[in-house]
Amino acid sequence: MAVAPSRNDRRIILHLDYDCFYASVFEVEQPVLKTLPLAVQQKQIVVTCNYEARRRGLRKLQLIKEAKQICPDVVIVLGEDLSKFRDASKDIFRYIRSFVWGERVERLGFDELFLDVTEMIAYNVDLLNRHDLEHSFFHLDRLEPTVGFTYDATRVCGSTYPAGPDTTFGTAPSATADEDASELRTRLLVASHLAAYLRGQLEHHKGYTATVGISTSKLLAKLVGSTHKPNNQTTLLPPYATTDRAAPTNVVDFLDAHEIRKIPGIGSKLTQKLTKYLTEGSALVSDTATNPDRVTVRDVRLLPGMGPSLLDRILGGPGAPRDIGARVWGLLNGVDNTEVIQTGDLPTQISIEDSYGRLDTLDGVRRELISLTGSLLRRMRTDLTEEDNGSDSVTDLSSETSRHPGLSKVRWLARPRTLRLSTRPRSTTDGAHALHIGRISRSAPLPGYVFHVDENVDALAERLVHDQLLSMFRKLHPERSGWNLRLMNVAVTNMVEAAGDQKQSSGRDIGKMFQSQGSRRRDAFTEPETASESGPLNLQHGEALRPVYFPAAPPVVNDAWEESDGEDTTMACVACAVCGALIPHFARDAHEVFHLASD
Ligand code: DCP
Ligand code: MG
Repeated sequence: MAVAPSRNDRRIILHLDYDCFYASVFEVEQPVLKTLPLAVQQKQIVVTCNYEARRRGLRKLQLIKEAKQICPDVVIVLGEDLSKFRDASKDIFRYIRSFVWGERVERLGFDELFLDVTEMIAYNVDLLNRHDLEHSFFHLDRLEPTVGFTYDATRVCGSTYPAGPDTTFGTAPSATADEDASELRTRLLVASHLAAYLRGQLEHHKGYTATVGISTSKLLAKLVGSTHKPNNQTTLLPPYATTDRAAPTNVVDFLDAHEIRKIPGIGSKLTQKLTKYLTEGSALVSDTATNPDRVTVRDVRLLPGMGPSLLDRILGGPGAPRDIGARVWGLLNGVDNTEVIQTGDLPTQISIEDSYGRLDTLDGVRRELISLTGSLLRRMRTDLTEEDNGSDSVTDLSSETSRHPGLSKVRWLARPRTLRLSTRPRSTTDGAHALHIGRISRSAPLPGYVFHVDENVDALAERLVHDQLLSMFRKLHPERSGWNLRLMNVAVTNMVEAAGDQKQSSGRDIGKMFQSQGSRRRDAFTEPETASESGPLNLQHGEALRPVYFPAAPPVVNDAWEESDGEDTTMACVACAVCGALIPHFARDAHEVFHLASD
């Protein structure tokens, strides 16, 4: 079954993944740590470790206890406060973005970026002097012809897939029979030098090394990048498409060896369904040594009758997207048209949460709410305000601005309109059946006084808790006692940018910044303040920091219950642990009976 070529295969996309990100943040602060085995601890787990530690046998997501046994002199640093990672991540993102024309950079989690560099590459390919490729100059700025770097355009920089020396350059593109492949090869080659330059600049100016993938889509760039880690880069070489259906392309060759669960967009549910079909169904491939734990793209792709409609039958069903078959078939063939969505500077929401061993008294809740709210208000001031020295503008002390005592004016760049409180109660038992309760939440309008920056944060936090959050809490948990919380999260959402104000301030063009955050803007910095959960659940938290961008991916359950932005939501819901449906609180018991009956 043929696959329609990707309409976006003329794009050039880079994927950047910073090496051992959390550990590197500590190493940049204290370079002496670079030579020591270093592990970052969250609860009882090593969330990441540097390569010296990996060389000594440590690995990501290992228990601290185990890590200490394997490497007794491991240096362990605490990584539960995410603020330093968030700040480093923002800083690197802005630095890399400053190189990319049109700022086409998407931030995924804390430590991954997608760059759409199509335009820069097309411009530089046009300027290549085919008679002197060895002494090429990459222009980083169209208006400043001296800004850029020299490079040797006769060879790809860094590793390639397939591996091995590539000898097609140095001659005119027409030397290759397939003109399309030749043209794409040239663009990828030029992009490989840009990737190397960006990696070098990042290391030199910021102290971070990164691993880069170079291809024509987010899917392929991400996957090919991870073939050579760390501090490396890999270009997926053409041919990407072929007119001869029997001739394999490098894309298909490359993808075929991947386990399906490693393909972004094919989540664990789809993997399960595909594996079940392969191993149990009539399509059991008895003559191939298909390992049910390691079903590969090739295993699925070559099944008799395989194509979008068979995939629809295998993967479709209630809740599945209508075009699931076509999408997954596309992914299995390396087709991914998802765009690089420009990440904005302002968050669309800010949330602070913490997890608790035991939180079952109103007094405890009040204390914790005040502490969480204090952190939230501080984060709002850091992320949503800007100092306004007022030198170039009329002094404005209206609602958009205020003064720190004795300091310069402070202006809100955006104001959230909604306050949200979420809790996650511990599982309760009802007779013989444990009912697992997900997060429950409630929203209300955010009072205007939280924007008074001349007031003390802790006093404001206390006021907000007493005015609003405690009554929201009581609506979530009407009983005075009998509950026990695992987690509380306080968030501000429904951000409204101060877009009317176009004046320059602190050297930053706010009007331009807002323009660049058009409708395709993606929330940049919504990660919670602290790593929450304990034990193995911590992994879930880590996953949450690594949002999935592919459309075929199952929804991130974590926020599935979230209310629509805006007004006070009068109905608090819980997610049913059995079917995932959102059930209003009052209907919980009835819903559970429904499951018991259907069993
Ligand atoms: N992280 C986490 N929980 C997880 C996975 C990751 O908290 N389950 C954090 C720690 C990592 C950061 O996210 O430093 C980035 O995750 P990566 O998987 O990219 O891991 P590293 O960047 O640490 O290592 P690598 O060099 O393999 O990219
Ligand atoms: Mg990384």
